[in-house]
Amino acid sequence: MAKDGQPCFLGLDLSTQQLKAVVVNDELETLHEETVNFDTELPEYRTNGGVNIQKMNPGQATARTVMWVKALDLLMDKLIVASVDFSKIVAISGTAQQHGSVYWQNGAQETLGNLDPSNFLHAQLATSFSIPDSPTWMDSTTKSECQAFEEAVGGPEKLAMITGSRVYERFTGPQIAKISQQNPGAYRNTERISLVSSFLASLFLGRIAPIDYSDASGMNLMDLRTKKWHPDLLKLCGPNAAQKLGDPVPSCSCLGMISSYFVERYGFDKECKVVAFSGDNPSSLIGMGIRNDWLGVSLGTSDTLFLWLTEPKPVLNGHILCNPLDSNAYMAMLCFKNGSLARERIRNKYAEKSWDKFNELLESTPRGNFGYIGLYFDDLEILPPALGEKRYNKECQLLSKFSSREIEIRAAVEGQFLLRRLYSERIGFKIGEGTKILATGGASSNKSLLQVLSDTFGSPVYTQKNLNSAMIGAAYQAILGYTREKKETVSLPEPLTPKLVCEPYRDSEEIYGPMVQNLKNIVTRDFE
Ligand code: XUL
Repeated sequence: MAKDGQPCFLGLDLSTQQLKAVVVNDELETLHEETVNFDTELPEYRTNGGVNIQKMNPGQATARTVMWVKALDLLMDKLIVASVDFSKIVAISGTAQQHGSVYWQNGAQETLGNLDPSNFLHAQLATSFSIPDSPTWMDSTTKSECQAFEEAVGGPEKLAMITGSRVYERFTGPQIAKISQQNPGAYRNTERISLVSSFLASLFLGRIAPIDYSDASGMNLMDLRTKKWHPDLLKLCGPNAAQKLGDPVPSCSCLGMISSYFVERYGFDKECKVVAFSGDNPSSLIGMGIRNDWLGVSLGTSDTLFLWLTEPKPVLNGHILCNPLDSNAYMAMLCFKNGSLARERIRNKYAEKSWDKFNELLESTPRGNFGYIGLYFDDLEILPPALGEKRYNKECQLLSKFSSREIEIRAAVEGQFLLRRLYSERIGFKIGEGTKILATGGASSNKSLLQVLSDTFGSPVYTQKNLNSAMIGAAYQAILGYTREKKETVSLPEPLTPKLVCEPYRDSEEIYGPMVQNLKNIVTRDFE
């Protein structure tokens, strides 16, 4: 329970499969948490994993927009049952799946501003969407539009330089272009276009909320540096796209006060602020506590890196987004497909299917492994685009095998982490004195692996207890937006309570510096 007079903050998370809410105090401690699962609690929409996949066209993955509205009605009811005192909430923010889009019908803005507090939102907004099924981030039906996006600016590298990513079928720009071409009538009847994050913010705001810079950088539409829609890309989206999208705004900026609907229906304070909602990846960066000098490494089925960048250097197949905490900074996401499954296969082949044995063999070999590097791409890798097993000696010559299983194991682990370091540096991350690594995901419980991660990056490695980082990030956005708006100089709570697990050996850079250089030569020579 919130202490008397203590302000509370509401964070929402509209992810693929569910809508969640968390109420926190100003120390970011959770007071309440509620969830609405789409498949099980809204069965009338027949979703599977939160989306509707077309049998005839399996690339098409949509969700009824009104289902998300109804989920909010249900969630609010659950918060009432949990005795949440809405009058104590001073600010709201949220996070949502990136790239998905919502198409508001002409007149929707008017409807949003005049909602009847005695009735549910979904009943009043049922006909407010010109495209009733929102394309989600899982949709991949925009092949031809994608081609047009890259051609419009002179190729994939150019598009990545401008927008932070080469074109992707799930990205919102090509999705809007497809709708305007295939369904010109509905496009014409579209008053405004939202991302899923700004759509959810709109419901609280009582008017269409602007898109924040961070989520806008997942659209292949915005110029990362100027924070404006790129005119040549905007043109591909259809007539009047600029008006339909509205101008993007800084992340975590205060958008205004909560709508009278929520004040009258739920007893919110009319001064309660709505702070710009963002995408789940930017919010995760916030919630994980990644700040300048920190690198987040999630070790899962695939390994994903979250980086804080001051100067972005886009690479093909990596994503650069505007930083949600600092409009002059950037963040990057790098995804490596061959993570835990590749590590497991090596374990099964060389370490009798035992992690203990794997760790024992790993620790019995010298750091640097005599210069041997192993790259094991069981699945077509993203960074670099490569497939198969490759083994190299310290002269970068290709070998058919290594002489022992210990060498195989260390080569595989060092190869993975050196590759992550190579691409981190390429995209603009500066590994230096103050660099710290936050390891999350299943494999972050393996200390022997983390020691190699620490040595290859020459940086200490920390872990933290698992939390829903996107949702905690959303609550943090609310606190940040609120304090910035009130110009309060309170110290913000930090979501991160990291525990130091490993530190690099002193000579790690002497060993791994030259190996990264070798790997760079190998990647350029063999995979690019
Ligand atoms: C990122 C992406 C996913 C969604 C999931 O590019 O597509 O992480 O944001 O919600």
